[in-house]
Amino acid sequence: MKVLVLGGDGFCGWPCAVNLAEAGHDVVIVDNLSRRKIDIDLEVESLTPITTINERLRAWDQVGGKAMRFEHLDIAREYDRLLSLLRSERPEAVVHFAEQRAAPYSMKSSATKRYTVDNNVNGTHNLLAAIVESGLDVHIVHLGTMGVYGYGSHRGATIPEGYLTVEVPQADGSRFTEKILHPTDPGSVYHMTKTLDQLLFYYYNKNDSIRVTDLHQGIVWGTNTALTDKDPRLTNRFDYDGDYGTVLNRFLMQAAIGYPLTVHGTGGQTRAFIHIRDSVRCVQLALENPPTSGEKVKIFNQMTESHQVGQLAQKVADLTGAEIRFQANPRKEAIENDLIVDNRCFIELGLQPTTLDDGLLAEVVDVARRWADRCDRSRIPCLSAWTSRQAEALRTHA
Ligand code: NAD
Ligand code: USQ
Repeated sequence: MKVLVLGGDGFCGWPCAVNLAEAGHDVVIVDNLSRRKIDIDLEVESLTPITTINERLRAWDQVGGKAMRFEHLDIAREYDRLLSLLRSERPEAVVHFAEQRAAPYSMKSSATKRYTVDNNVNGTHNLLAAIVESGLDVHIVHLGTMGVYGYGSHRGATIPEGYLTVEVPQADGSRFTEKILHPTDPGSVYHMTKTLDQLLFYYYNKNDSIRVTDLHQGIVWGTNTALTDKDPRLTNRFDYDGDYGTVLNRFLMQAAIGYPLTVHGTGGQTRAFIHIRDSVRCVQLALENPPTSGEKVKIFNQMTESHQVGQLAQKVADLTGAEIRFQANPRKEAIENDLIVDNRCFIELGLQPTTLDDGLLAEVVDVARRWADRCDRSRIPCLSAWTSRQAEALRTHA
């Protein structure tokens, strides 16, 4: 199948693109390389040394992978080029990773808030409008987030895969039931853009019958897959800094370099996780099981396990002997929350989850140890505060 991978140079997108090529699909990577430019602006680099996109593609060719092409294109700003690309390539599917994905980066300043909204909402809308204008029947597989459901008010209820069945009381005392999009409760400007994406998909699916699978993904951990491990030039990125590093990979890297694990607040926050190998597999499963014509947006919870942040830190500490340091929380978020998630769709499609207990934690510590000398310790603290109140708390506890 011909597939455009938007954002295919990024952390989730690159291993996904090589996996789809390996599975025999005809892959075109589309990326504006903005993530690499943000690294330059923030004066930080991936812990693992990554090669340029063209070097990656050459290496992929040399290890015998099915050739992929690269299109340097900004989907949020170059609508006409995006439309021409769709018309010339005529893809059967588009996998959409191309968004600004860090919550702390999105909360740094009004400039980064505005950039995140402009980039993410315009990018998704341009894609939908271009598909309609092209007249093609393209299946969109979008990487959304578990964060659209919010963390805090579920009161022990299981989070369904996108839709909630509700009972609506009528004036005459009768009730009817309805399946609605699960209410959203974003915790950052970034997460808010994902809730807006959901509405865009809902509308274009209803109005234009665009086929969409929206993957509500949890926090991705790990670094490489068997394919990106094939050659050092294929290595995936590893973000560890206070803006882009995500919690579990940060803890593993911190343990590897002897930096106390940075638990925000009490560590009572519960989040959903998935290993990069499973993330890649899920995208392939979603692509190969598309919605039928006229079917409403398919929503899958792309996660394999939930953990409390403090317990995760303890697990990493038990494994490595690392020290844990509780920090003032830069985020405005619930101190503690429950998180019970229905993820049946992928399990029924055959996903066999890779769990934290599969020995992979140690593997990631090894990756981090190997590149420890590339780490700039001054970039580890999370300094992006959600409001002036959190900024004040960070100053007082510094
Ligand atoms: P990333 O920043 O590493 O990759 C995103 C890629 O998209 C980058 O290569 C970037 O250059 C590109 N991009 C951004 N805006 C673009 C634009 N306007 N035009 C073209 N290219 C553009 O992020 P990631 O971790 O790979 O995340 C990919 C997707 O998965 C995101 O949408 C993110 O919200 C979602 N997601 C990620 C995680 C995670 O833990 N990393 C978890 C859940 C969901
Ligand atoms: N946290 C710490 N210490 C740290 C870093 C984070 O305690 O050093 C805490 C945060 O306060 C938060 C939790 O860990 O409570 C998760 O933070 P994170 O940065 O790992 O994850 P998040 O900001 O939610 O974003 C990441 C990805 C995003 C994706 C999301 C999936 O960057 O693209 O959408 O995970 S989810 O969390 O399921 O919504």
